[in-house]
Amino acid sequence: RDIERDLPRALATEQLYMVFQPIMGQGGHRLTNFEALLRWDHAKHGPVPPGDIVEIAAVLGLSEVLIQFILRQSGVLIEKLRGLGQNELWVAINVSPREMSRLPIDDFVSQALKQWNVPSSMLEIEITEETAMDTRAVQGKLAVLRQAGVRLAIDDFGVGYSSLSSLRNLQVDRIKIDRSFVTDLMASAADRVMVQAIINLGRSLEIDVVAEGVETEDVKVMLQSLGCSTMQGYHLGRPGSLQQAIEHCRVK
Ligand code: G
Ligand code: G
Ligand code: MN
Ligand code: NA
Repeated sequence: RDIERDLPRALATEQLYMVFQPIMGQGGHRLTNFEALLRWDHAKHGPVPPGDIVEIAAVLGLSEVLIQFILRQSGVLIEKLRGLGQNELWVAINVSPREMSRLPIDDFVSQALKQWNVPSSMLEIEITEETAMDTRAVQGKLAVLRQAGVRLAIDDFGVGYSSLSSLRNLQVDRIKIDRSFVTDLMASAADRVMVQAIINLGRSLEIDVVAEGVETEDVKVMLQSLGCSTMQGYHLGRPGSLQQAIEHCRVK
């Protein structure tokens, strides 16, 4: 496909870029961090989903180049935050199960942190339940990252096959409740029960819980009443450019 053929050039131009979405704590009122999200605006095909980009990169043998690009772009924001004295904020990047197993992510991250010269707590890695349950080699890399002080979050929590085991297996800082449980919170009593259970679980294990996909004020208020204080979603802030991210933390 011509999309595959075009990735190397996209990597070298502005076609491929990162956007940054704010994640808000204290009931949605205070910025905790940004999630870095990959974007590719293809001249002919329009936006290419990030999962496809990661897959195409793997096919072309460009996985390392892609992850280094993501780290570099995220590092620009991290260094800016540090420069603004906002050391307690951080940036989260997504790493897929395959990237985590095939690449020495732990080495890449420690090299990046050395170059940036910022606290390792200013970087978070979002992994899935599948990654948390992966081979001993993957577990080893995650342990190295944790040991180095990098934050770990389990993304899309609740939709995998091993939600509870993934928490027993691995010490994480954060659970991100999959947005499929959050979006219809007002209409669905069953979803409210699930979300409440995950919030209680997080509280018992002393793991920070984030609700994803908060799209309305109603859902935000409902989450507050369920005891969930950290949120992400279009209602709190859309993914934006580096410049918009910096503006965002100036006003918050
Ligand atoms: O940003 P968007 O809603 O299009 O993201 C869709 C999916 O792609 C999400 O599951 C998200 O975690 C994933 N994703 C976004 N950016 C990246 C990235 O830089 N690397 C990887 N591996 N996945 C990403
Ligand atoms: O799987 P992951 O959580 O990394 O996916 C993040 C994706 O969710 C991003 O691509 C982002 O664009 C998308 N997203 C962020 N906030 C919302 C929201 O409020 N509603 C919906 N539908 N998607 C969102
Ligand atoms: Mn994510
Ligand atoms: Na998610």
